Amino acid sequence: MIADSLDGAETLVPLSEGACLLRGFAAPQAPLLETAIAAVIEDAPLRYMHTPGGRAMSVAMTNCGELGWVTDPARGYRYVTHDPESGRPWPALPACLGELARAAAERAGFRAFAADACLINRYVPGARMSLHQDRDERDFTAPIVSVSLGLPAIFLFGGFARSERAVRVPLQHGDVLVWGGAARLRFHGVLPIAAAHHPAFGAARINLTMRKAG
Ligand code: MD3
Ligand code: FE
Repeated sequence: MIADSLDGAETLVPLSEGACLLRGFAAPQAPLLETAIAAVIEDAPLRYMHTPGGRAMSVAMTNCGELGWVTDPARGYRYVTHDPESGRPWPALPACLGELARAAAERAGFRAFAADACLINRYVPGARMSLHQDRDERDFTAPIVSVSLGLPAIFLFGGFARSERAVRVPLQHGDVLVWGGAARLRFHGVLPIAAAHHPAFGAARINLTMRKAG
């Protein structure tokens, strides 16, 4: 605990059993991440997917890694090895992303985390994500590591039922969240992003969620 408070560049904030916020953990690597993400988006462009109910999501998404998360009205939420838009495999997970996820998971107490999927979410002002659980992965014993870049957001940290009141957690550029163990199936979401400008990312928030999906 003393070591955490003396860390300086990065602070570990416990949120609940199995969940913590690593403030600023990714900030030093942000330029490297930005370059890697730009290359992925070039190969597999961001797109607005549709929920099983047919609504277009307000967050634009793409993926890298062996598996990518998709949704459409015909087949619903699932992980697939190929980008349905191009028919090609998703771009490989850039090494800087895999290494960051592994280091963040280790910092949070999860050893040897090897992500095989990275969902890239792009929020423009007004975009939001309503309360949901992430339950399309095969193995809930692996944590999820999420990296926030660009515009700030207010993250909703809920309970184990949608009806439970959610706590609001402000997220800044460079913050990393790690969710595992008892927290893995908690409801969570993101309030609508406020209009603003970020020096590197412009009017956008990028969130990376690295998962072990297969
Ligand atoms: C808690 N993304 O992509 S990241 C998602 O900021 C997603 O774009 C949000 O929820 C975003 O599914 C939140 C933080 C996060 C990610 C996964 C979790 C929190 C989680 C899985 C289980 C519990
Ligand atoms: Fe989620």
